[in-house]
Amino acid sequence: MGKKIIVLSGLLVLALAGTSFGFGNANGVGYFALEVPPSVTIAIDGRGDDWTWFDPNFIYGPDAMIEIITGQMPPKSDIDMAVMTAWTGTNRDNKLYGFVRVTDDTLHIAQTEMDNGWLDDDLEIITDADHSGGPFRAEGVVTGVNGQQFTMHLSTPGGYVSPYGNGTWWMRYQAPTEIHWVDALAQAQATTIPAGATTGTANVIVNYEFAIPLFDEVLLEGEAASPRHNMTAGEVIGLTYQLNDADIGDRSAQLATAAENGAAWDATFSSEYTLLAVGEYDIQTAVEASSWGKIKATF
Ligand SMILES: [Ca+2]
Ligand SMILES: [Ca+2]
Ligand SMILES: [Ca+2]
Repeated sequence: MGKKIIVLSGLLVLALAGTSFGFGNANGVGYFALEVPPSVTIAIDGRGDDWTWFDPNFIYGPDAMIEIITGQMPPKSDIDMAVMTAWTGTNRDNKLYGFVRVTDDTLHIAQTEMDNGWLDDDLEIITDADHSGGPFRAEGVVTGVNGQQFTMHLSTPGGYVSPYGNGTWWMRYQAPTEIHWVDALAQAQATTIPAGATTGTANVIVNYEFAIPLFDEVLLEGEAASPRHNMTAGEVIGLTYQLNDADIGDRSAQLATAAENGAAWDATFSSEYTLLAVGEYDIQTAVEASSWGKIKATF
């Protein structure tokens, strides 16, 4: 009898693994990134005033995500977020842009090691530009070649300070030293409202803003040896956001666009973003943008 149960449970595991293979979107359908309009230049300063054009239909938050540690999405009074993703093609600077606005009841940024940032309030931006799926590693490399887990974390003087992206940007986890050349190409800035918020500050807004070039593979040999990814209208890239919330002590929740845990080391678990061109979404007028800004300011 025991043997039969073991066989059956083995089949069940195989069946479950079968359903999870082939990319997973927490919202069930995938996500969209919007081409930056020709009239817009985004400054990576942690301010959202250059994102007012962004069509709110493509802003994602907890309702389009899952919680992957406990399986229980925290209430928005605990943690809330609004994710905007944009891109530019080879006619411009050929980069992925993001602005993530987080509202949090308690800020916690106590870690000093970049690889431990995930224990704090912290944002993961996980890329698989050519959407190949598969483990991030290559032969002899722990992580970062086939897929990359980039992270943003508030920089604290004398505490957490990365050498990259105004102290906020870092490829994780245990990435080889030779691969961090790609971090040096990132523009990143994180700001808080109120300014100067630190561990224990209540009811904070954290704005994370970044611009990065994407590579189909990030090779130890450096930028020249690594194939740059050309952002193209209509294509689907692997891109996953994971937000860590720590309030009192270490991380208590992780909100993800991926459908299950694993996207931080294997791109097969990645969520998918389709790149929409100008004309495929509604550019917000100044009036719409201003009313949208007022609505967003209330959450
Ligand atoms: Ca900005
Ligand atoms: Ca919280
Ligand atoms: Ca927090």
